[in-house]
Order: sequence, then structure tokens, then C-alpha cells
Amino acid sequence: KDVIPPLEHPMVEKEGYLQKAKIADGGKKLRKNWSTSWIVLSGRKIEFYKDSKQQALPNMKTRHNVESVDLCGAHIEWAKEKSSRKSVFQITTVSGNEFLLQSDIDFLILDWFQAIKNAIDRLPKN
Ligand code: I3P
Repeated sequence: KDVIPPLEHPMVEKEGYLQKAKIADGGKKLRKNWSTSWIVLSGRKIEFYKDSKQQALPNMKTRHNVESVDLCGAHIEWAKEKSSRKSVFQITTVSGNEFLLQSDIDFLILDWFQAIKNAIDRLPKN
């Protein structure tokens, strides 16, 4: 039998901690501010949480701390020149939001890059 996930809980493909810096919002440059983020990849979006416990909270009051990123039409690329840190890649959304993601653990950041790239490639471009 097929297992159909409830609409509000789409199938999670990957989750874990990475370093995150949002560097543009709607095309407007932001001051770079790295912080640890709990990252959840599912279907057509990525969600950034403060930590893993926050993800489980159904309370709508906690929702303002969650940033949801639409991967439809998004771009992903390694961004060596955007940081002094090692292994940094950038996600750019259609809406002009730019995020840098980073980890010092090579296999971990490679896995994330591939998982997000696969998700983007599966989606329609608009
Ligand atoms: C930034 C901070 C960032 C650094 C950034 C600095 O300074 O040190 O960690 O990015 O470099 O400007 P501040 O906290 O004063 O804003 P990286 O760690 O990614 O190198 P940048 O300006 O070259 O991006």
C-alpha cells in the first residue's frame, strides 16, 4: 500500500545542523551573520529552524522563527569567493533571497549540496 503523507507534514528528505548566513532578502544585501540552523529539506522547500526541538512544536507562535525557502526555480552553487570559510554553497531563490550554508565536515556538506541540487532539479523551473 502507498503511504501518503499528510499535507501539513510532507515527507522529510533530509534534516540536520549546518551553519547558515542569509546574505540577501528580496535582492537587498544583508549584513552577513553566521549562525547554527536546523535545516529540513522536504519536497519543494527548505525550512530553517533555530534548533531541532522547534521543528516538533505545532504551536503557531513559534512559526515566526521558521524561515521557509521555496526551491522552485532556485539556484545552488559553490561560493568559495563569498566567505573565508571552507565548503560554502549558496542558494538563491526566485524571490531574490540568498543563503550561504557551510560545514567543516566535508561529507556532510557534500551530501547537503547534492540533496538540495537533486530537489531543485526535480522541480519545475517556474
Ligand atoms: C563579518 C563576519 C563574518 C565574515 C564577514 C565579515 O564581520 O566576520 O563571519 O564572513 O566577511 O564581514 P561582521 O561580524 O563585523 O559583520 P565569513 O566568516 O564568511 O568570512 P565578509 O565581509 O568577507 O563576507
